[in-house]
Order: sequence, then C-alpha cells, then structure tokens
Amino acid sequence: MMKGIFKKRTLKKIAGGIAIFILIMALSTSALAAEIKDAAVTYDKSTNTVTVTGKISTGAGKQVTLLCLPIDEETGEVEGSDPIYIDQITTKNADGSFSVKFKMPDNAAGSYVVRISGTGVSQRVSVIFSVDEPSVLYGDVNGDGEIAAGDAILVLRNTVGLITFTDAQKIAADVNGDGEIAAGDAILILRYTVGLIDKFPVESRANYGGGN
Ligand SMILES: [Ca+2]
Ligand SMILES: [Ca+2]
Repeated sequence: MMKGIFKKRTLKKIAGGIAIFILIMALSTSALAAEIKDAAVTYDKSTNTVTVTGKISTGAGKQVTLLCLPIDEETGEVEGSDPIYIDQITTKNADGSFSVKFKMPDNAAGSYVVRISGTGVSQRVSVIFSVDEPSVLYGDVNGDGEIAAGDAILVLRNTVGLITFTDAQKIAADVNGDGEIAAGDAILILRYTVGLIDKFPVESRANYGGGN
C-alpha cells in the first residue's frame, strides 16, 4: 500500500525515507500525548466527601495524579502549599476512566481546586468547586443542638488534655473567637446557659466583619 503511494507520487528513494521517518515521529508523538478528559468534581455535603471523575485519553495502566488545594476567596489564588489531598492512581479501565473519592476536612468551607495530571499529559486540568460554610451552633460542643453546662465541661476537659476535639467541635468551642480553646470559652458558655449573655463574642465578631 505504502509502496504504491510512493510509486504513484514518483518520490525518489531518499525522499520516501524522510517521509517515513517523519511519519514515525508523528506516530510516536501522538502516542505520548495524553489528555485528561471529562474531568468533574462532585461534593457530597452529607458525607463531606469529594468525588473526582475523568478519563485519561491513553487508556488503562496510566498514572493519574490528583491534588486538591484551597483557593483564597478574595484573590482567587491558591492558598498556601499544603494540599488537602494528594494521590496518584493507575487507571484500570480500557477507556482510561477513573473515579477517586476523598474526605474534606471537617471545617472545610470556601473554594477549592482539584488539579489533575497524568502520564504524558502536557496540559493538566483544574476543576474548581466550593463547599458551604458548615453550620455551627457556637457553644454546642457535643453537637446535641443545645448549649448547656455539659458543653462547658467538655471545653474544660479539652483544655486539660483529657479529650480531643474534632475540627467541628473546635469551631463550636472557641466561642470568644480568639483561635484558642481555653477556660474562658467554658466560662462564656456557662454565662450563656444562665442567661447572662445571649450571644458569643465570636458571633459579634462575624457581624463586625460583615459590616466592616
Ligand atoms: Ca450541647
Ligand atoms: Ca477561645
């Protein structure tokens, strides 16, 4: 077939050699170039889980790398360099499809980017997704929907190292909003339970921020 074409075009032997060489180059380049296609990210609020799906055009047995990073809401730039999730998987399906699940931190809120790359991929794909602010009832450290003395006791137990808090509990416990969980937070919770205050400083702080 090939021979026939060359004959028809009456290419000289040497010219034919160059043409074949170029053809081989083109074939090997296209074999190497891989693309990430149909990339999608879904976030499940109830399980706080992210699922990343997509395809690598080169099929099965290829490495796909995933990196999830927070984005600064104001600048739109990637915030810091600590990834929330980083992984490398090998595609198993002939169509190169993959699906990766990972859990977000308990206090996840805002915008995030998932960067996807892989073997021979020259152009990585970025997918941005957002997570709503977790609904926190400040002072309700045990998460039963009530602010009670028991919550203050949990704070005290935490401050002396008897118990550790989840990320969500840390947010609920820091009622003065100073970034620390201390006896002062427990006292505020107690003051709230006896009606001495009807709001925590952390809530007022949020209001000031909004009103500027
Ligand atoms: Ca409670
Ligand atoms: Ca505090």
